[in-house]
Amino acid sequence: MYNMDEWKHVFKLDPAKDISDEVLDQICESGTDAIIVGGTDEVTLDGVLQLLSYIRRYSVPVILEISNLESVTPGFDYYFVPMVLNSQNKKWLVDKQHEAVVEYGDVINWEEMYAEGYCIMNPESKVFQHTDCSLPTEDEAIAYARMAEHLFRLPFYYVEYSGKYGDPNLVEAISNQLSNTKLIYGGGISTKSQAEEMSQFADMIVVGNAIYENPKEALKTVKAVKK
Ligand code: 1GP
Repeated sequence: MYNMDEWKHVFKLDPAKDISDEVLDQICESGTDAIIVGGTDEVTLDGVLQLLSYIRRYSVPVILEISNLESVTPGFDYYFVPMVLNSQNKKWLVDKQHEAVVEYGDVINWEEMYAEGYCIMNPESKVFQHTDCSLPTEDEAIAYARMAEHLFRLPFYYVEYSGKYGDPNLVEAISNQLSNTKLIYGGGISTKSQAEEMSQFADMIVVGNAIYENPKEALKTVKAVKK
């Protein structure tokens, strides 16, 4: 339906966070390639539906990044399914997903589903703690990327620094290992130059927190990347 190969920039909106209509309008009209709806906790069906119906007034593609079964609803263009590669608990790698397929396997439209191999690199982040991660060394993060590309043939490998700007050298080293698997980078992007820097290496950059903290700067990250 859309050509994700061309996507360079996405905004991630958290259904558990408050946002004004004015900022939401600006995000939808910003020229970003897509909007991901997703968060770590307190993601409810109500919150997801509210964002979905608002964003649907615009033509921008909208994706649900599934964080729990209760908040999944039809109506999104795509569904991204995180698999946390550096979790110490297999629940976050495959069990939660398995549970969902046991329940809904007959009605899932597989064309809309994309797995994301997550490598979570910020131990201070909620998502790192929530999914019981251990911090990989650089070599280990690169090894996960190689597995995503060559063993699992995942559509996406997501280097997640949620809340903190990451190490561009590592993102570059990882990008050198990926050709079919697309590299997503997210974490701490709040300025144009950070967006530019990470998008040299990542296929797609994700801007989340900055929308809530400094929407004006966050909006500028779109043009920085999509020239
Ligand atoms: C979070 O990777 C995204 O899942 C974006 O991170 O909120 O730090 O921008 P930030």
